Amino acid sequence: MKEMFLRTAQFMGACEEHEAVDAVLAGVPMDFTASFRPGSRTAPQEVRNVSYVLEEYSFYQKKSLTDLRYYDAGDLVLPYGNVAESLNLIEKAATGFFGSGVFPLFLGGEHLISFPIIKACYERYPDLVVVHFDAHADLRCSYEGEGNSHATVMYKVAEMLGKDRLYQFGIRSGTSEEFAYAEQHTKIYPDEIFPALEGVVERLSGTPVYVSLDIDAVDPAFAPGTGTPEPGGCSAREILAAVRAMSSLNVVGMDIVEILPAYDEAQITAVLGAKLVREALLAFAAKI
Ligand SMILES: [Mn+2]
Repeated sequence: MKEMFLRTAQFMGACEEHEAVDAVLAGVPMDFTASFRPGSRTAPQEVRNVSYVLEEYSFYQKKSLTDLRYYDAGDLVLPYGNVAESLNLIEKAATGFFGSGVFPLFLGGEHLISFPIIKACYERYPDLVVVHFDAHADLRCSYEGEGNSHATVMYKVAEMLGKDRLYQFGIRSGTSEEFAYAEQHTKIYPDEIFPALEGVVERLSGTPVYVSLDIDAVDPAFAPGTGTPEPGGCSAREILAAVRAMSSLNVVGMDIVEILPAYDEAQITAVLGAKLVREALLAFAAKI
């Protein structure tokens, strides 16, 4: 497993041990199907680099990363441009993490990485539910003739999991066909996170949950560094609250995707990404 990754800079508070840890942070530097602006492959390193501006302690949760045993695995080594083989490697790495009982947090990269991860997670947890934050429905069955795309990822997830196992929040962009598909196959809460999320959290108590967070769920004012910005989203404060709102759930894995450092004025989006990583590790992995 270790040999599949390249380690350079590490996220703040990571421990050197990779055995018997509570959580693992794994970069997945794939951006090969990005439709508008590519470049999210550099996000995992950027998020690590800026993490040091933050405190390891979360005053919201009264917990610190220093009390959590988590390992920063580095970035998965991928064959650039080879989508099919990259998806195989991502699934293999994810299967290893889910099989070892550790809480994995994956840092994209583009959103298509979520499919092989969720596939591995679903094999481990057959009653899995996915909670998806995004500006975009990502429910196209193909995009420009291609079935494997960051625009099709949640269609693939919904088809794999079956009806009403995908909960979608913050969605404010999609085709009429995507919204019609969502009406039939997913639990969609267009343009909204709260208060809908609170009701869903009550309903999902005890169920294994995977969280997929596309940073463009957040308004471009708070997260400008992303590939397909969509005005009208939530604030940084609201997405951080969303992570904490799920802390009572059995969240078994998570990804944060679509951060694009090349367009990230003043590293605003990367710092938000780092703060989300901290809050997610403490909310979902910390048994402290
Ligand atoms: Mn999106």
